[in-house]
Amino acid sequence: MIQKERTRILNDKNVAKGETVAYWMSREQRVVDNWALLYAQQISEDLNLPLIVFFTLTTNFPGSTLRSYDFMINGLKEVALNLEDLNIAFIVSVGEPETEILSLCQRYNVSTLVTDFSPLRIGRKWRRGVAEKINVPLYEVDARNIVPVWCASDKKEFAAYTIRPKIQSRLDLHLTTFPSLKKQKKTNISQDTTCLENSLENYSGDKSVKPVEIFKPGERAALEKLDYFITKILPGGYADKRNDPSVDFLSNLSPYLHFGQISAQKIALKAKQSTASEDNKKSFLEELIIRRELADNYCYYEKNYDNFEGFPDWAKQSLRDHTQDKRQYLYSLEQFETAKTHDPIWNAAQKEMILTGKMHGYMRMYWAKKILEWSQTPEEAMKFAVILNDKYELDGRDPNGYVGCAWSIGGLHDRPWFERPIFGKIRYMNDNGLRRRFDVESYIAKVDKYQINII
Ligand code: FAD
Ligand code: FO1
Repeated sequence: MIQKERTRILNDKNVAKGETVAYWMSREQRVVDNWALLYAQQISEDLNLPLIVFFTLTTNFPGSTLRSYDFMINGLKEVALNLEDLNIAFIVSVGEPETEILSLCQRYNVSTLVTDFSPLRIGRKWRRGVAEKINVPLYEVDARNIVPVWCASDKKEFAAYTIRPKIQSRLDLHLTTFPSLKKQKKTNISQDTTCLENSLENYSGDKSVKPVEIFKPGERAALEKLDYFITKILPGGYADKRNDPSVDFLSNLSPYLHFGQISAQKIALKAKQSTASEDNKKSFLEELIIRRELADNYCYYEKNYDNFEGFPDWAKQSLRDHTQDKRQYLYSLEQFETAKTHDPIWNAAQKEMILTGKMHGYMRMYWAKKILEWSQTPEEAMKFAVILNDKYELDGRDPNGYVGCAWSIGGLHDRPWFERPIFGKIRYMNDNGLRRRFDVESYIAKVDKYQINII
C-alpha cells in the first residue's frame, strides 16, 4: 500500500466511468521505485482498469538546452522499453501539459489521473492548469522526497538544523523499501513514443550547449553509478574527500536524481545497508536527505526561490548596505560565461561545468561567491549564477541549484558572518581557503584535460 500521506488530491472531480487509469509522468522519469507510478497501478487494480503512462514534451522548458534534452530524451527511451516489458502503454505527446493532458485524458477515456510532485513554479502551474480543466480526479504524489514535503514541515524552514529533526523523526515511517510494479495483462492500447525518435533533431531550443558523453543517461546507468558509489566511493572515504575537487569522490548521481531517473529513497536504503563507516554514511545521508529535502522545502514555500527577494532579511539588508562598495573586478555575464576572469581557479570551475555538465560541489560555492564579489549588484549576481547554472549543469533547473546559489550569494540556510566589503555578513570564501583544503593546481590540470577550445 502506498502511504496516504504521500498523496494529495488536486481537484474535486468524481471518478468517471472511464476505460483507463493514467500516470502523467513529469519529474520522476523512471519505472522502478516510483511512488506515483505505484499509486496509479494501485488505483488501476482497485478499478480493474488498465494502467497507461503519459509524458508531455515541452520544447521550451526554462533554462534547458540540447544538453539537458538529450539526457532526458534518452532516459525516456529507456522508460518506454521498461514500460513495454510490463504491458503498460507509454504515450508521449509534444506540447503544453494543460492542453496535451486534457486531450490525452479524453482520447484514452481516463477515469483517474495521477501525477508526481515538484515545488517549482512551472510544475505547479502545469498541475493547476490540468486539475482545473480535466473532469476526473487528479492525484499528486511526492515521489521525490523520502519524507513528503508537506509532511516534513508546514513552513519555510530556517536552516538544516531546523528541518533535520523533523525529517529524522519521520524516517522510520517513510524510509521503507519499494514494492515492485506488476506486469499487467496485455491490452489493446499501443505505445506512442514516435515523437521521442525525432525530438532531438527537431529540437528548437539552445543547441550551443552540447550533450556530454561522460554521463550515460537512463535508469540502468543510474543504478550502475549507484552501485559503483556504494561499493567504491562511499566506503573509500566520502566524508573526507567529498570536498576535494582534485579527486572524484562524489556519487555523481545528481543528473539522474534531477531527471528522476533514480529514486533518492533507493539511494538512501543502499547507503544505509552498505559496508561504509558510520561517519561516511552520516556525511552522505546529510547531503542526500537533509540538504536535498531542505531545498524542496525552500522552493515549495518561497515563491522567490530563484532570485534576490527570497534571501533572508538579514542578508538582503547587509548586501544592500554594501551595494555601493567598490568592486575591484567587474565582469559581464558573457565574461563569466566564457571563463574570462582574472582568476584561473574560477575559470577552471566554469570550464569544468561547460565541458562536463557537472561542476564539483565544493567549487560551486566558490564559483557563486566570486560572482557576488565581481558583479555590480547582488541581484545581478544571483541572476547570472542561476542563468549559468541552469544552462550548463546537467543537474540544473533544480531546487538544489536555486538553494545552492541562494546559500552562496544570499546567506540562505546560513548565518551572519564577520562583516566585510561587498559580502556584508555573507560567508566569505577566497582562493587561500581553497589552497589550504586541496591541491588547486591538480584541479586546474584535471579540468585542462577536458580542455577543448570552448566558446
Ligand atoms: P554528492 O555529494 O554525491 O551528493 C549526493 C546527492 O545529495 C546530490 O545528488 C544531491 O541530490 C544531494 N546534495 C548534495 N549536496 C547538496 C547540497 N549542497 N544541496 C542540496 N542537495 C545536495 N545540486 C543540484 O542537484 N543541481 C544544481 O543545479 C546545483 N547547483 C548548485 C549551485 C551552487 C552554487 C551550490 C553551492 C550547490 C549546488 N548544488 C546543486 C548542490 C550540490 O553541489 C550538488 O547537488 C552536488 O554537487 C551534486 O553532485 P553529486 O550528486 O555527485 O554529489
Ligand atoms: N518535464 C516534463 O514533464 N516535460 C518536459 O518537457 C520537461 C523538460 C525538461 C527539461 C529540462 C529539465 O531539467 C527538466 C525537464 N522536465 C520536463 C522535468 C522537470 O524537472 C519536471 O517537469 C518538474 O515537474 C518541473 O517542475
